[in-house]
Amino acid sequence: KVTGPFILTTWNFGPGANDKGWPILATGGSALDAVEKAINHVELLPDEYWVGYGGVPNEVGETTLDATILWGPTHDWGGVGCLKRVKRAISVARKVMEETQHTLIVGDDATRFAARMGFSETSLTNVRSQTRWEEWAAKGEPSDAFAAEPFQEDNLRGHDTVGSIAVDADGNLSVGCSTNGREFKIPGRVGDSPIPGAGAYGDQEIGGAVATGNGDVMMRFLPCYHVVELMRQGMPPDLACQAALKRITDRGYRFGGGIAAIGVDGQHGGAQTGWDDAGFSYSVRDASGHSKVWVSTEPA
Ligand code: SD4
Repeated sequence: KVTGPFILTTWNFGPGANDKGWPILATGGSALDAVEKAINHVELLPDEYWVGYGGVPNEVGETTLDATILWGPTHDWGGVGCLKRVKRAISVARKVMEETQHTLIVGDDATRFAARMGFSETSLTNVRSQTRWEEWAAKGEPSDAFAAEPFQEDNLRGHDTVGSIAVDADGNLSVGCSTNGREFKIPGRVGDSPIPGAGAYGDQEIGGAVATGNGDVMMRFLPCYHVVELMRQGMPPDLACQAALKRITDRGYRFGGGIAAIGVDGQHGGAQTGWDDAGFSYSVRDASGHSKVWVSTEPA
């Protein structure tokens, strides 16, 4: 049974993001608008090092963005990968979805597409991201993404991808996520976040899931698709998230990652691995108010 409206957003900026999305939902607006505005809020925060403006630079000091968005009723997706010099990646992703037949546009061509859609080009670097990069570059080492595989360590130093899932008063679902990905990544690297099923997934009939963490590992397993399919079979969201992460750890991967999921019935849950110390959280806003959930469960 669909019990919207509600909005779920990952991490500590979740409540602030939900506060941007909730008024849209509470006044009969669409889940798509709510997810876009919630994520825009995080993308524009200058101190948020992992999303949007001021975010983690790549190996040559440039910040590039990945994002995707779903509109549940039509199962239409739009995404950008390695987007440069445009702050609101989720809004460009929405243009890909609404204005084109494509699902993913990448790199400089994504920037040119954004310009065509009326977005202005601007530097994504601020003092903090520039300083972090200069300190790292002074060591003269290549990106740690050149390290030998398989990944046995969590070499994603930090985390904070924003993922939002909303259901509106009409029962329609939207899911989105936006990130800078990975610090000092090799130029051109695209992570899990703009890939449907990897960084985010949703099904209008079932609900949605959003992932954060080491996308280089997680995208190999389409964990968000996995979660939604398990929920389709009746598994509660927390157990579904645990099972999707277990599929990855069972293959020997040791990494940092978290997934949060919510059904169209409003039941939500999450799981994480490798983040016992730092923890992983998500927040939900609905008519009854806010709730914040700390996820400590490792996959069994
Ligand atoms: C990525 N999954 O590009 C993203 C990074 C992330 O919290 O989630 N950080 O790999």
